[in-house]
Amino acid sequence: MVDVERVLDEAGLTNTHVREYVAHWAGITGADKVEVVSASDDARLIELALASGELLPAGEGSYYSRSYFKDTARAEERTIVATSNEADKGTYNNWRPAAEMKPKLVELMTGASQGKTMYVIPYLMAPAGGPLDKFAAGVELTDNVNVVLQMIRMARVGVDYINHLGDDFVKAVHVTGDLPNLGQGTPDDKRYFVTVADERTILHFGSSYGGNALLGKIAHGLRQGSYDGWKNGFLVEQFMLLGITDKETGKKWNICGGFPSASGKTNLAMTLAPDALGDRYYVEFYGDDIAWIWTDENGVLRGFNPENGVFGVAKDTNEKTNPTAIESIKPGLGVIYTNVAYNEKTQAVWWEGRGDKPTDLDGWLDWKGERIADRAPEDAGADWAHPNSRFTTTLANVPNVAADYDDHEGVEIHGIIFGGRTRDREPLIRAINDVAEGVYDGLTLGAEATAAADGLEGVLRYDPMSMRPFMSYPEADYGQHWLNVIGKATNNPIFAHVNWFQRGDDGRFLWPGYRENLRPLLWLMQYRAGEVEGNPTPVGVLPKREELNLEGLDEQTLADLDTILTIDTERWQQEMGYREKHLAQFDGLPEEIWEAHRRVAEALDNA
Ligand code: OXD
Ligand code: MN
Repeated sequence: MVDVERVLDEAGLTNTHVREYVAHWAGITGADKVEVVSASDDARLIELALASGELLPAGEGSYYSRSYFKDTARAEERTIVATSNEADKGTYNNWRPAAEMKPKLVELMTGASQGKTMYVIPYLMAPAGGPLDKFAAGVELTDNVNVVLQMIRMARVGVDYINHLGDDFVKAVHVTGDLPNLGQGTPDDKRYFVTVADERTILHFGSSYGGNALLGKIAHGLRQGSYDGWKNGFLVEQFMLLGITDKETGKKWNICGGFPSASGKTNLAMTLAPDALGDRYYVEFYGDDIAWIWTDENGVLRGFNPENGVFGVAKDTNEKTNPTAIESIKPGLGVIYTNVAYNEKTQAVWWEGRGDKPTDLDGWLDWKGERIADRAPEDAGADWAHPNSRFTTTLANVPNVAADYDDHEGVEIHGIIFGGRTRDREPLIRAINDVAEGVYDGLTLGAEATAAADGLEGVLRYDPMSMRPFMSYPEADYGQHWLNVIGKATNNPIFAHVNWFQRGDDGRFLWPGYRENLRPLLWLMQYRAGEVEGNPTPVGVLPKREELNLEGLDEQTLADLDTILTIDTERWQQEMGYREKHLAQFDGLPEEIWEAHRRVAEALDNA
């Protein structure tokens, strides 16, 4: 029997509520050892993980890990929000009664950490010291050292974050389970990833990967956070957050926004000004994945990134798509790579879209650890890295991280943008002045269904506010909560919808994207300030060509510009029909949202 009391005393963990919780779960999981960790344990735990083979060295001060091959992504179909109130059941939250789920998880976790160490990770999903701390604090228990190392990078970790908070902390229990024997993807699947939102308890069993296992990030930072935000007046969203400074005038604007997956969110979050505008504008990075947002007592909309790091998708990250990401994973920064390709002789890493594929196969292993040189001819074209392979690095490693990223006051939010990858219909940018129309736009956000998945060409896979997999309560209440929080803001935050992915008839992209995306965002801030007037359309205000800063853009882009600065009314009318069906799933959606929908539909019919 582990002497939990002694371990907690030695670690200076004085919060009696936390102590009880740790002792309770140490008993259930049956771990051989209990250890409390803080960020300062990183170097020691890295050594331990290297010695056990759970990490491999990836060059100077960088590390590599491989997850079990059936455990490489969030398992949405096994992810559940449970409460004691059936009224919490929504369209996307996979609601189950808490009374059904808790005993299941206790049973699965009983004795499941035998022979292992149970690490106690006190963490904060916020810059410390602000009023949201009590919603941001948690204690993850995990039996996996790699999860500890990832959490140290992704959250603020140490007992000082929770000792003073009494019972205001999220209980987050992670048990890896016997990965080769969990029946992943079969009718006998044993994995369960449950957030008991009204008890602020997270119980995840059966994975050691990403959002299934680093419970601060998604389970707490998004799912539990949004439930708490609903009850306590703030918003929690899967949003990036960046700042733009005009060095000439000294003005600074902060823009946050939601993008469904594969729509360029991380690249935008970490972008720099295009070369032609670099002398005048400076872009700062706040966050690539999550924003907590509220309206303060002065009516100013504010937000911060609750995370302490970036858990970025490696695929296609290179010097052109995301130079700041490449800088932030340089040698010596303590980066952990997961499921990329690895060279066991040189310790180099590589992924699809990183640059030239190594031609000398000597030492190269694919993400499963299989020798690439030994591949059968029919497998020769298979990816070297898993498409969801990642790099983990702390915010402080990002070269253009904002000076005030760690400030619990957050920053004023001037703009909220949505952008799903769409090949037609969606213009470069459309500004939306009205709050209900902005919220409506977020609720009807979607990205193209990839041909293989959902089929129909031109029909979006809707992903409201990019929160579909993280929604914790009913969508109708969610819409109302958005109206309430933003409706209180008096600092004139503006909404916009952006699309960097429109294509011409020959399939080419009509907009160069990447760093050039700063141009429409600058226009949006000018429009907000009344410095430009734009072209009103039924779906929002588009820039007039001459209002955009076009300096340094190439001939082809200039020639294509008129197409992405106009709307295709017929395609939009068709889209309105799809939207209606999508919104009709959400029982009790606020009338203001339906009014916004009807207003846009009518304006299109009269266009
Ligand atoms: C995600 C992530 O799964 O950010 O969305 O890891
Ligand atoms: Mn994400």
